[in-house]
Amino acid sequence: MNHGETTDPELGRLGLAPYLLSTEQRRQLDELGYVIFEDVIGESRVYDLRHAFDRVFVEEGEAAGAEVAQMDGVRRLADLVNKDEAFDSVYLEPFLLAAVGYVLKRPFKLHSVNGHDPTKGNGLQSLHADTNQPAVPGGTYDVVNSMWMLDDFTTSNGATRLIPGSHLKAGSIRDYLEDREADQPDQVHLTGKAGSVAVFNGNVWHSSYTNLDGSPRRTLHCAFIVREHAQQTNQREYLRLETAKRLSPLARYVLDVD
Ligand SMILES: O=C(O)CCC(=O)C(=O)O
Repeated sequence: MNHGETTDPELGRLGLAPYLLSTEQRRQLDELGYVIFEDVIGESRVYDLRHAFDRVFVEEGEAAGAEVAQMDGVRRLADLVNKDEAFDSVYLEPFLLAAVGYVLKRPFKLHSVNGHDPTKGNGLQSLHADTNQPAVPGGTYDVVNSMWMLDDFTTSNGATRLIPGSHLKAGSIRDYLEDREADQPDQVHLTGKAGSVAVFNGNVWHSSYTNLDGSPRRTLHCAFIVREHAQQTNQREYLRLETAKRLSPLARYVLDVD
């Protein structure tokens, strides 16, 4: 079976459905550092994910997001693998794992699943990469992130901004930008309908943006890292008994909990 993009036969052996990226999707990942899978998550699944997002946020109150990072004015969530069954299929999505495998070119595991929803007037972050590994032109990458749009992402509600092609620049963003909060002439916003998923190279410079109109902009960040590096959320440490009971062998492998 050709898992083409994943370069990890274990995923196919454990039952991951094959998914081949189109030539255009590969080109975008190579040259721009990101691709948007438009309208790929059905309405009822989006509804369930939104519902789970809001439930976790309300139940956790001030502690929401604390396992990874909290941010003023942003409804942040973390460790979603253990917070609701609705999130189980997110990190096992075949098109996502295919895109991740295509970029990383070696075995990988889940880094973390977090939530992020900037409220009105909030959300602006400094442009950053999601890895500490400086980019080496022609070299390999270690992280891929994805942005699950649970609401429409628009330029007025703080859709993620990103600098296309920045994963190809040698070194670190700090070598290039003095003011990382400032708008950049070449930045684009990852806009899309609810149910779309953007996948981007962890070396691409990006950030959350100001939510000007205050409409909900809930997203899940589902990130992956090469197997030899440490996860953002150590899944073995955080794994709850009720999560463990429902995990398939494929899920256990992707989480790296054995
Ligand atoms: O949700 C977003 O728009 C991006 C957030 C982000 O990059 C982060 O929290 O590090």
